[in-house]
Amino acid sequence: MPADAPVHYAVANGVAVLRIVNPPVNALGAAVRTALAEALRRAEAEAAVTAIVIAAEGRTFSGGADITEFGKPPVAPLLPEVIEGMDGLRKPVVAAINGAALGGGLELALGCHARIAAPAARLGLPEVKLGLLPGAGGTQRLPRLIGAAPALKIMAEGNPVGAAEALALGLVDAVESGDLVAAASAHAKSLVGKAPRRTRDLTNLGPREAFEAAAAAQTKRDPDNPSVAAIILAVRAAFDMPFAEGLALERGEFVKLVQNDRSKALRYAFFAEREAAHIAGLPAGTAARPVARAAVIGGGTMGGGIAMCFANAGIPVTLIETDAAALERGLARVNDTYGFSIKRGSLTEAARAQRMALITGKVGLAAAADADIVIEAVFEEMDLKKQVFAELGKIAKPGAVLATNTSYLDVDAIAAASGRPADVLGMHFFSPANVMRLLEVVRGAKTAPDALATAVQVGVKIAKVPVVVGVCYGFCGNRMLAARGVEAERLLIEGALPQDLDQAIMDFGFRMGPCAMNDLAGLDVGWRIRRAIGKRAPVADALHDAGRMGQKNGRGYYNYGEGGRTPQPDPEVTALIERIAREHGVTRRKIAPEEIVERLIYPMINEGARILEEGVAARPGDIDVVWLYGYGWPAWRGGPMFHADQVGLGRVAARLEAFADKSADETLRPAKLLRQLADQKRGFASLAGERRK
Ligand code: 3H9
Repeated sequence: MPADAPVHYAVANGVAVLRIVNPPVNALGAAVRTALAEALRRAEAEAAVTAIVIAAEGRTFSGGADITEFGKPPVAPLLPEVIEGMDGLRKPVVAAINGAALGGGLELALGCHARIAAPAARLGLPEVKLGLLPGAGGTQRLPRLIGAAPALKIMAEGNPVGAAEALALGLVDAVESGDLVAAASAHAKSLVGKAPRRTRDLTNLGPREAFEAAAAAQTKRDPDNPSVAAIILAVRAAFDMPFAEGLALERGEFVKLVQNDRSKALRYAFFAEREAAHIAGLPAGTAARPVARAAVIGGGTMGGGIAMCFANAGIPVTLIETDAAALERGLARVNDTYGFSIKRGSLTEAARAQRMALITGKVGLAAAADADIVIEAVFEEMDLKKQVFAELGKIAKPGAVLATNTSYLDVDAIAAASGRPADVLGMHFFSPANVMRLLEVVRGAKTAPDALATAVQVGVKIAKVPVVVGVCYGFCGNRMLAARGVEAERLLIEGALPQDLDQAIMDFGFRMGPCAMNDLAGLDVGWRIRRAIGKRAPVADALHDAGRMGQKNGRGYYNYGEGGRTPQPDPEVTALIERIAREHGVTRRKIAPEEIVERLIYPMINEGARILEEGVAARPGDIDVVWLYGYGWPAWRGGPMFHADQVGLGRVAARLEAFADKSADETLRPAKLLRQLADQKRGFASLAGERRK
């Protein structure tokens, strides 16, 4: 076998060790499958070999099937065939699971006759997150190994389990903290001469009632998910059919799902997220600056949430306030937020203590002097921010990255105030900062490439999904949101009610509609932003002026009752909207949900096209990631730019023309890029390749 073969073959003490070498994640693409099948044949044939170990190079055992192959014609040998062939060998085969074994990677291990895991191993079948079901025997083997109910949970929720839990479940035979391959080899030798323990022949399904109860719970949890339905069907087959028939059923479901638009969108989103972490246009060899300590300026909800992100990632952070009382309040809020997690059972007291110990509260900006990255989260006011950055420019250590968490303000103006603009950029977190995954990293005109690389790397370290954007009003996400907001106002005046807008958008797949979202953010927030730039929104302004601030005072677009979170339509709001319509001389009409969806979403897509045109975002996928992780865009619809391609840019452009004609709002005319692509019958996806260069 050539040295660069994706499976290395070596024999020691009668054990053939087959090592998968296919960085970065040992995906089981065609070349690996061919090499693996060949190595297994060789091991079975060689008389000197009595047992076989499947191992892998690097941190990952295997990230599963090569997702880039889906949607293309299948190339033999298929993964299920390789696994079936391996399972049928007379010599014992043991998996040495060094790290993540996911999807087809775990299915490969399940086809082995025993599994030994390193403590760092994580085992899972996350296919559901790609709109699929395990398609290489997982739905048939896992239930027979650990019981149908626990197997269903692993497959329907798609979350991996750690080594200790895998051992407790019976998913692995042992956890080995020493030399993993040596332990797996010894285990394999101990099985020589015994009948192989094939997972397919096990009968650990457990009680059928337990499985049916788990199936009902999963259906309730995720009612419209075809992957969950297919997983349930396949696991039920493990009770009702012989193994081979179950495998055939699983294959049929896999082939159906892989062609589904939903799975295409989820696979697209998977790669768009990873692509976003590669900064476009960064000079080759740019290295991130080292970051050992962070500082956050401002102990409000945002600042506290950001400090928590660092503490959660094990990075020491100084939380800075202007006076002792504000600092105490800020630290108490952080402590209480951890307290909610403890109550929910997702955090232990000990972990809270550990994280709180990483957060040092200090009064005065001078405390930022020893930080490698400083994130400013003070009130959204240009003068105040400039003042903070002027001081930071003097006291921060040389090479420290200075970030502003502004949502709208001009990062270049803030950078100029610091006197060292090469160190300055935006790090726009979303609220609640400790929960929301999106991080817009705003590249200023003078931001140094290594400062940018540092912010992105820090973002990944603190479990965010960083997307690099350029300076403009509202950056990528809020700028597109504003386009939706303008059209929402128009729809309300023309005839829709808040509940009509929200229902249409939720039926599209969002968890929350635009009106309920404004109520959650607080109507005073939008009001203040509009006032600062001299914009009006007749309905939102009137609600604000009537003292309706949203959830925070129980009244906004909806009523919430005392401390409630469930929106209740309010006749007073209907009357207010009708009055505004009369004042505008509008005769209200019934507006169909399809029109609502198009009118709320196409202007956003149009704004997205302008954002691409201007280079504020480098790739359509980056815009989609912003919406997936910051604004609750349904993952199975890929993102606004992906959705636009699905609809067809010709239709989107034609509808926008019609909206512009009707409303006399020229900003609704299709953006140049959108027009151009539509005329050329191309989609946004066709830009991705060009921009990646
Ligand atoms: C499956 O197995 C179906 C079977 O049941 C049936 C088959 C018949 N394929 O995430 P990272 C790339 S479905 C191709 O940043 P990490 C990724 O795009 C599969 N490429 O690393 C990135 O590329 P780039 C079920 C893949 O260390 C690079 O690898 N499996 C795949 O943070 C590094 O990725 C899953 O759903 C793949 N399978 O995390 C697991 N995986 O550098 C998906 C990754 O060019 N993978 N890439 O941007 C993961 O969850 C994580 O990648 C993993 C490593 C935890 C493995």
